[in-house]
Amino acid sequence: MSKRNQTLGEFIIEHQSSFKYSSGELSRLINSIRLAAKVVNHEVNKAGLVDIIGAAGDTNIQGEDQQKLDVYANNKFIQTLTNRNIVCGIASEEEDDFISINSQDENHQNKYVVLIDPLDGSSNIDVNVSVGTIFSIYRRVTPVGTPVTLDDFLQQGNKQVAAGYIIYGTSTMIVYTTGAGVNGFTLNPAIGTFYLSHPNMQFPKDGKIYSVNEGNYIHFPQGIKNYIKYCQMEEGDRPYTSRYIGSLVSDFHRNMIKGGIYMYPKSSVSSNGKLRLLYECNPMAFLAEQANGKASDGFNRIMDIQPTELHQRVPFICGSLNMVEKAEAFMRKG
Ligand code: P6P
Repeated sequence: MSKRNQTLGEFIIEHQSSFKYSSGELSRLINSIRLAAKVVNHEVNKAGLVDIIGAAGDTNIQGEDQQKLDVYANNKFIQTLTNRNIVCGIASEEEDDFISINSQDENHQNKYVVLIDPLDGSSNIDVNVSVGTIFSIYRRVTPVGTPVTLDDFLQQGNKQVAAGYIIYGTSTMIVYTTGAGVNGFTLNPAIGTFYLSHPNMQFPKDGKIYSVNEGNYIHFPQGIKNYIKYCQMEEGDRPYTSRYIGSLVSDFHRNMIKGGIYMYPKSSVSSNGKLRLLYECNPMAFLAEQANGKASDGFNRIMDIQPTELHQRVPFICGSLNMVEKAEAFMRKG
């Protein structure tokens, strides 16, 4: 039974044996993410004070302005994961192609690959709104000791061994799963330790919050328009509350605690929506399902989608089970 105020390190050790591949490598991998999270958190928290915000002048494969903090977070996570000699490959929203990590030890047995959105919601940095890091972990499918290939990254979300996010908010938290439920750890910045603050996080089956960018309403499919109108009708426990921060991690985190649904549907301007399957939708879907919620593209389970490209986008509907199923019913009716 998890004990409140247990540290993340103690929790990992206590639960390591319950992980079916308990070789200790995954524990070391989660620990390296913890280290990188503390370093990035330090910079995010002082971003307003030093010349590290604002566009870095470059743009990433998404064609989005790369914020300096994006670049910093990307470099920190890649550096930490590489130095700890645990993973054999990394894919990042900020990197056009995947990175093959050829360990100095040519006999290395490193078997994990990590996919990461190093700083999701980064357009909020300059306006001091919470941002987050999202990570997804798989076992490689190609032989250990050889350079990774694209196949190691284009795996269905149902093959994930771990996934989680760091939210740099009013407090900094790590929320993650290894397939045995979802647990949240809050950083005590005074001593740099994460403590178990949210054991066994669960999406309420129902909720009264819907999160969508209603500015895109006219571009949405009719089914989504009808569901949004359903949320706004005076009937039963409705109208629901509209809450949209523009930061997936923040909206997801609030909805998991309070109950709610997050939607980034396809539209007439973005035929596959905006969110990326591999390092945004799959990890959040793993967390959602482990927390008794649901995640789909409106018709199909997110974690069953077979990826075809590293940065592919999919429509994303995620949150409280009954709310997602209601939205899917509107999508099917069209
Ligand atoms: P829009 C941030 O860029 C992000 O990927 C998610 O964190 C967020 O929910 C969404 O995009 C916001 O997109 O188009 O509503 O500004």
